[in-house]
Amino acid sequence: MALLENEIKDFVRARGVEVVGTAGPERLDGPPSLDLSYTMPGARSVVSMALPMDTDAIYDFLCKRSPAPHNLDQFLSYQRMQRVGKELADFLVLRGHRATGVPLSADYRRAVYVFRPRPAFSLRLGAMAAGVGGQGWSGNLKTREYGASIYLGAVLTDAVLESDPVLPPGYFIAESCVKCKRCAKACPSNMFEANGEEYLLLNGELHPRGRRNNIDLCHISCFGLHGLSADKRYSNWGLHWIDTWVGRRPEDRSHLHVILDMFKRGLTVGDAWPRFDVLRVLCSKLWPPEVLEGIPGLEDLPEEESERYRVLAEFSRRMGVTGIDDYPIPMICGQCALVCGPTLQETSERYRALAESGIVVPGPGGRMVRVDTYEEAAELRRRYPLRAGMGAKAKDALDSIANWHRYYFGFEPRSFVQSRIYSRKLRRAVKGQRGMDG
Ligand code: B12
Repeated sequence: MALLENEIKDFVRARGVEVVGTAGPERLDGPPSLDLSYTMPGARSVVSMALPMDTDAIYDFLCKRSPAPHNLDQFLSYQRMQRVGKELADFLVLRGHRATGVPLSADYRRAVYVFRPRPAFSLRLGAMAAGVGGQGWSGNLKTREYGASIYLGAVLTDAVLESDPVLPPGYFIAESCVKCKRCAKACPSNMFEANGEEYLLLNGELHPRGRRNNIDLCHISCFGLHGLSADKRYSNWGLHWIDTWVGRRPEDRSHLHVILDMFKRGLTVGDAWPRFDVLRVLCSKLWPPEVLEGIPGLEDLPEEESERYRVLAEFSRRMGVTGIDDYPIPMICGQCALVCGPTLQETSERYRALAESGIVVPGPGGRMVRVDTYEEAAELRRRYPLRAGMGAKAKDALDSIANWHRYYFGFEPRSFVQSRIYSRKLRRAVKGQRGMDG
C-alpha cells in the first residue's frame, strides 16, 4: 500500500476509528449514489470509516430498559465521526489535495416523491467499495469486527488512492445471514423478507440482500408511526401505532395504502418534523465545541430517566431543535442493525433480548411504560391516549410539508438519467445470472 494510504489509515486510527478502507476510481461503478462528483466535483477516491455502536447501550435499548444511552451514543458518535472526517479532509488539503467530509445522513437528492430518499452519496456503497464490509441480509453494511451495529463516515478526495481488497459478493449472506436472519424478525414493519433475494450491482458484481417489500415501511417504523410487531409480541420505542395495522402484516397492504396510512399518521402526530430535524442537523455538520459542553459521556449519563431526557433535550436545543422535550428520543428503531452483532451467538442473544422485551407505550404523563403483553399495552393506550392539540398538529403538518419541500422536493435530470442507466444494467446483470443458474 502506498505512502498516502498508510498515512490516512494511521491518521484515522490515531483518532480511535479502527476500521478504515480506501477505494480509488476503478472501484466506483455502481448505483447513482456512488457518484462522488455529485457531492464533490473532481473527486476520484473515497476513504470509508466505521465506528461501533456501544454494546451496553444496544442492550438497554433492546431490553426496553432505556432508549437514552443509545440515542446519546448516536449523538456523540455522529459528531465524533464528523470531527474525524473534517480533520482528515484538512490533512489531505495540507498534502495538496482537495477533500471533503460527507454528511452522515439526511443529505438526500431532490425527488418528486421525497420519502424514498436517495442519498447524495451512499456511505454503505462507499464502505463496500473500500472493503470496509459487505452487505448484510437487511441491506445494512456489515463488518467483520462489529457486525452491522455501526456508524459510517467518509471523506471524498481528488487524490487517486489505491483500493483495499473488497469482500466477495454475498460474503456475509453465505457466512452467517442464511443461518440467522434475525434482522428480518427484528423489523416491526417487515420492511424486508426473510426469504427471497434482490441484488445491488457494484463494479459488475451482483451483491445479494433480503428482498425489500416497501422502503416506506422502514420510515414508518424508524420514525415512530407504527412500532408494534405484526405478532404483537414486541415493539420498538416509537410513540404511535397505526390502528388498522395492529395484528396484520403491513407488507400485505398496497404501496398506495401504505403511503396514505403514513401521511394520515405522520401529519397528525404534532411533532413529526422536529423528530426528523434532529437527525438532519446532527448529521449535516460538525457543531462547535460549545454544543457538547457539559453533555455527559455514556458512562456519566444520570440513572434517572427524566434526567437522561433532560440531557438529550438540551443537546437537541443547542442544535436549534425544540418541540420534542418530553420525549427527546429521535432514534426509536433501527433494530435490524442493532441486533446484528459480530458473531452469530451475539446476534442471537441480542435478538432474544428484543423478543422477550415486551412492549413500550406512553402511560401516565406520557412517560413510556413497559408491559409484557399486547392486552396490557392496548389498555394503557386506551387510558392514556397521546393526543396533540389542533394547533400543534396544524403547525407540524405545515412545517413538515414546507421543509420536505424546501430541502428535498424537486426533479433532477442527472439523477433520473443515472438511475435509468443503473436500473437497466442491474436488470441485465440479474437476467444474465439467472441464465447462468439455468
Ligand atoms: C436513507 C437512509 C435511511 C432511511 C431509509 C433506510 C434504507 N433502508 O434505505 C431511514 C431513515 C428509514 C434509515 C433508517 C436507518 N438507518 Co439510515 N441512512 C440512510 C442514508 C441517508 C442513505 C441510505 C442509502 O445508502 N440508500 C441508497 C441505497 C444504497 O439504498 P438502496 O435503496 O439499497 O439503493 C438501491 C436503489 O435505491 C438504487 N439507488 C441507489 N442510489 C440511488 C440514487 C438515485 C438518484 C436513484 C434514483 C436510485 C438509487 O440502487 C440501489 C441498489 O439497487 C444513510 C446515510 C448515507 N448518506 O449513506 C443512512 C445510513 C444507511 N443509516 C444508518 C443507520 C444506522 C440506520 C438505522 C439503523 C437507524 C439508526 N439507528 O440510525 C436504520 C436502518 C434501516 C435499514 N434497514 O436500512 C447507517 C447505516 C449503518 C449500516 N450498518 O449500514 C447510515 C450509513 C448512516 C451512518 N452515517 O452511519 N436510514
